[in-house]
Amino acid sequence: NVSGCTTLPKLAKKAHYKVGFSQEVTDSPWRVTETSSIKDEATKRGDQVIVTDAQNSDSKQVSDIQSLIAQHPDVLIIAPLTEKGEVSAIKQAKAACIPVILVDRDADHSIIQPGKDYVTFIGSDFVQQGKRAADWLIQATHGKAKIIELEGTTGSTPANLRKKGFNDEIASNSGMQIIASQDANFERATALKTMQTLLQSHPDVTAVYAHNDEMAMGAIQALKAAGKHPGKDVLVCSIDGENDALKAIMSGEEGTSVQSNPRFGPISFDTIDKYASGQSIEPWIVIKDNQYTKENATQAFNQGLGF
Ligand code: GYE
Repeated sequence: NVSGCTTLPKLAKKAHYKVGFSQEVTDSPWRVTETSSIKDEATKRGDQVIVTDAQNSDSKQVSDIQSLIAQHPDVLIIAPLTEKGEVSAIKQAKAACIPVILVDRDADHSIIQPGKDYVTFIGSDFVQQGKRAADWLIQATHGKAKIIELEGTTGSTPANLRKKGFNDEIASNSGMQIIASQDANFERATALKTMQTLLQSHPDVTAVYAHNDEMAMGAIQALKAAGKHPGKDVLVCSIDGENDALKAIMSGEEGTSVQSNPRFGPISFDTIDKYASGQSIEPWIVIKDNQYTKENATQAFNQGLGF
């Protein structure tokens, strides 16, 4: 379309689509599972998918999206690194009349909106995830804890909202105190180093809340190296439901992991089909998540719900 789009681009119904998928980073089992889920679903449907990996960089993700736009896909699926970082590229896709579906992380609604600039956001209720982790911790500690919070990537939807959900929930419990809060970029190795440093100034810690499992695994490693006993003197909770966390729950080192399902393939392609057939799409398609504790971790692991 040479004139360009100023309203939400439509999608013509086709037997097979050419889809671009812009992944923000491939640094964990979560990300690997998400990318395979999208690739596998495309293969199943005989659709073509072109995948890019922005390697944790907003500027690379913007240029990845621009190069996908230049290849004229029917539709773009984007997992944006941060809420503001990819907004310019999402607008460029709209101008090029390519509909965009955001998965797993959203964009800043004060700048662009679902239903107007992009079709929809498909993802978990991050506030709820944070709240569920907090509720578990309040119960397990009888409302008394000195918490270290390891935050996800600054400026990303899950980091913003998992913090909010957790903090709002513990706010009414005066015994629940966050003694330190730091960005460890959703990465295990970063969390290990960050936790080692934090433990020196906060040896009195009794709980860790990590915004994802990878960071919880790094924290557990640091706690053990410092002579602590995760699961006993320091309780650990996090979010995702990856296999390493399920195993840590089984061994008692972690208390709970709230699931954040990375398998976006089927729902993304179903949404593409619906959109192409003219059905109205909700602005937020909410993924329903489980929660794992010692009661159900083994079963979940055996059923292959982890990754
Ligand atoms: O929890 C984390 C990943 O955006 C929901 O990002 C996703 C989060 C997920 O790096 O492990």
